[in-house]
Amino acid sequence: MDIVKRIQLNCSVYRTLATSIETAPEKASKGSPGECRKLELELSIVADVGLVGFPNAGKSSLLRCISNATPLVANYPFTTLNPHVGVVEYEDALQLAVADIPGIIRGAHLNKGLGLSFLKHIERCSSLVYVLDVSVPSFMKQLEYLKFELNQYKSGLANVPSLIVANKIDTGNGASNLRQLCRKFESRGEMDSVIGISALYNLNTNILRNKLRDLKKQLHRQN
Ligand SMILES: Nc1nc2c(ncn2[C@@H]2O[C@H](COP(=O)(O)OP(=O)(O)OP(=O)(O)O)[C@@H](O)[C@H]2O)c(=O)[nH]1
Ligand SMILES: [Mg+2]
Repeated sequence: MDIVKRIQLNCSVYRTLATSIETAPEKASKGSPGECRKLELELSIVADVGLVGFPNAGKSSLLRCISNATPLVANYPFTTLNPHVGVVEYEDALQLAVADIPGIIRGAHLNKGLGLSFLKHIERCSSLVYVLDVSVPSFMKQLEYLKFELNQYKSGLANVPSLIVANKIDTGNGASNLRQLCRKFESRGEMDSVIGISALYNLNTNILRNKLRDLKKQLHRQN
């Protein structure tokens, strides 16, 4: 009989336990059943910056431009289904963690397009970059729609420090749509937070990198 079987047999028969004299008894009592607990663990991204936008706006393309991450880019909505975090590095060794969050659609706060599972990642970002697509007719409304979804999900979520990126300025109406957008933000005194870029051609992405750095410093001062 091997040792494991012998101990099991003894467990059910004897109640003798170790004492200060008999430190290694050959017999043992049967133990009570161990505790069992079912845990459900949820992964939430924690990042300095979250990229928030409609599907296809160019969030993953942007993350590829400014960081070491290589998320998949494709010309169809919901290419990204899980957040990717990339690290943006600066010459003085400052690092920023930027999360590419899957696309949010209207009704996301009601779980449309798996919205709830995507919105939960936004909660764990210290600041946000709203990525708007200026190549589509709805460009003027996108920011309003995105902020609405965030605030419906959690009141005040859209109020964290943020920047607005107008992506795809290289496209047909891109430049004129950007001008329209800028005029709108100028009239609100928010012009400083808008940056027109092309993630495809890496245009103005360095300006964005510098703005992200300023945002990080601003957050640092506040905390
Ligand atoms: N012309 C142009 N196309 C772009 C630009 N940025 C991204 N695209 C294209 O837009 C499409 C979608 O880009 P993605 O980066 O995958 O968009 P996404 O926001 O990550 O999309 P989801 O993951 O579906 O939410 C791809 O075909 C990109 O090549 C840009 O600045 N200009
Ligand atoms: Mg993507």
